[in-house]
Parts: sequence; C-alpha cells; structure tokens
Amino acid sequence: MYKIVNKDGNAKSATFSTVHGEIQTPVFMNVATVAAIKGGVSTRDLEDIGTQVVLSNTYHLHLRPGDDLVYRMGGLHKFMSCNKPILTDSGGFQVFSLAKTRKIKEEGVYFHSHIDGHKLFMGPEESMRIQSHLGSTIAMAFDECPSAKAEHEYVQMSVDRTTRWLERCKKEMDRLNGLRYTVNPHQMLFGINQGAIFNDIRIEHAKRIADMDLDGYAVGGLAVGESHEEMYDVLEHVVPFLPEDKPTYLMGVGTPANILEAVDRGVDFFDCVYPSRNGRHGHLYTKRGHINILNARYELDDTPIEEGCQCPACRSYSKAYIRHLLKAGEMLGMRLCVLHNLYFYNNLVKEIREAIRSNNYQAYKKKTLESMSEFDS
Ligand code: PRF
Ligand code: ZN
Repeated sequence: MYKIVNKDGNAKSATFSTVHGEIQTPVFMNVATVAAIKGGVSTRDLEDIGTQVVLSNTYHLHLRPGDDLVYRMGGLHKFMSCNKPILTDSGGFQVFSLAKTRKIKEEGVYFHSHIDGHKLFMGPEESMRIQSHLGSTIAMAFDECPSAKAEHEYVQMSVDRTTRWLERCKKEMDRLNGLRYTVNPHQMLFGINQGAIFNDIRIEHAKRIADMDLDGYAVGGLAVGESHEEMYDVLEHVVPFLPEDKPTYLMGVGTPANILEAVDRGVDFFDCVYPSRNGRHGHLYTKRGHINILNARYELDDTPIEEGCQCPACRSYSKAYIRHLLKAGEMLGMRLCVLHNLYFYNNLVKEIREAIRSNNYQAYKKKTLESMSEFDS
C-alpha cells in the first residue's frame, strides 16, 4: 500500500507498507550486492545509520552462494539476519555490465559467469524464480538496459522485448507467490521503464507498463553515460506517465544533487554505490561538499568528519584518527568512513521528506545545493 503524505510541486513524500515494515519516501536504499554492505557494515549497524531498505542482487547471489542455498537457509532476510525491507535487482543490468560474452535472445540472455566463466542462462522466469527463492520484499523485473549511445531503432526493438519480458515476469511471479513453500508469498514486483534518452520510446513504454498494475515503477537505463541534463529531461517527460499512486524508483542514482533534482521531478526511491564505494576510499560527504580524509590538512584535525553529525564515526572519532586508520590499512578506518557516508545519504533523504512534508522543498533544495558546493578537498 502506497499512500502519499504530501506533495510539494512535483516532489512527493509517501509511506509504503510492506510485509517487512513501512518505508517512508523519498528513501535511499543501502546497497548490499552480495548480501553484505561493503566496508564491514553489518545488519546490526542499520539502525544507527538510519537505513530503511537494503538492496541486494539476483545475479550475484545466484552465482554465489546460490539462491538454492539461500532458500534452504530460510530466505535472504533470515540468512543475513535483516529485519528491514529488501529489494533485489533482477540481474538484467548486471548480466549486461559484468558478464562476458552475452547473447540476448527472445527467451533471455546467455552469458558466462564473471567469477569462473561457466555458461549460464537467465530469462524473466529464471530471474523471478531466483528472487522468489531469496524471498526479497520487492523483486525487480528482468529488463535490458541498452547503452546510452544505442540508436533509436535498436532501443525500440529492445524496449518492446523488455515489455514482453515484463508480462512473463508478472505471470511467473503470480504463480510463484501462490506456491506452498514460497519464502515470501507477498513478494512485490516493480516494472522498469527503458528507452535510453528517446522520450517518444520512454513515454510509449511508460503508458504500456502503467496499465499492468504493478506494485511500483522504476526508471532504468539512466546514469549510464548520458549527461545530467539529459537524465533530468527524461525524468521530466516520463514520470508524469507513471502511476502517481505507486512508488517511482530511479535505479542506480546518484550524487546528492542528482537525488535533489530527481525528487523535484517526482522520484521517491533511489540506490547508488557512491556512499559505500567513496567511503572505502576516504572520500566523505559533508553538508559543505566532499572531503578526502587522506589529505595532509587533516593530519592533526581533532574535529569529527562533520560537526553535529550523529553517525557512529562522528560521535566518537576525529578526522586525524580516521585518517591514521585508513593510512595504516586498518579495517576500522574503512568501516567508519562507510558508516558516515551512508548516514549522510540516509539523513539527506530524511531532511528531504521533512521539507516536502512541510511544503518547504524548493527552499530546502536551493539551500542544500548551494552549501554542498562550498568546498571540495
Ligand atoms: N536496470 C536494472 N538495474 C539497474 C539499471 C537498469 O537499467 C540501472 C541503470 N542505472 C541500474 N541498475 N535492472
Ligand atoms: Zn558522521
């Protein structure tokens, strides 16, 4: 059940109820590709950093440890001891970005594992069966994400096939949810809009999938090499054709500025590897821009990464100490940086929700964008 709490312009803030708890949107999903947030963050830490939803991956878990194993261990929630909603991506995108020698056919995609090279096949039914084994809260449809540089003719052909794949996903998900030994019989399915940067294809596709009464709708195929302006333009054109009474998810996006702009165009779910990946390298987000904690200027800095930040790193440790840990290759250094960055993203969407709910989004967005560009060291 998706209920809009308030709209401020096109920005919307909602509550989304799931069998694993209620989600407040806009929300940032914390990426745990192989059922672990990289950087040594455990599910025990999620409360401290304000995580609402965890995102994991069909492709990776199918290869290792195998979705069969996860099923026998009682499903992903039990396996990784996570009591929050989990969204699983379908594997479509990862097959295209990671696997070697893939061949796309009407039935699905033939490819080789990026781990040991063995031959595999994944189509809509396989993706749904794997996600059903995992028992995630939300399953994503199996799609093709065409390159941002693909031509109109190819993109049209690909999107038509993605629509046929979506029909097969829905049928298979309905069947799986009705089986007796399903981990999560209430598993939800989100469709994915594609069409590269061609607004005509995007809009036609959005209209077709909007009629399919899915639990939510994602905009895929963005942040794959096009400019930020092109991405915002696609959102402006396509989001109005997706059902307003369902969640809108922009896949794999993005920077704090991208999130602020996309919220303004009606998006309310996000995920991105930036906070965890950048954290592992000592690149830290603050309200005044990003800092590189390895910079010599922080050698004797006894202040936290961000004054007033309530994350586990800032509540106890100085920049000088965290810098030392990273330089010494201590695991704790990386962990503290990732905890801070995830807290920053989760807190950003929390502030965004508060601004939308008090009809103050434009002013909040302007102030935040201005202050975030203050420094870059
Ligand atoms: N499709 C799927 N997952 C994704 C994408 C997509 O297009 C993207 C594109 N930014 C990220 N993750 N299934
Ligand atoms: Zn912090």
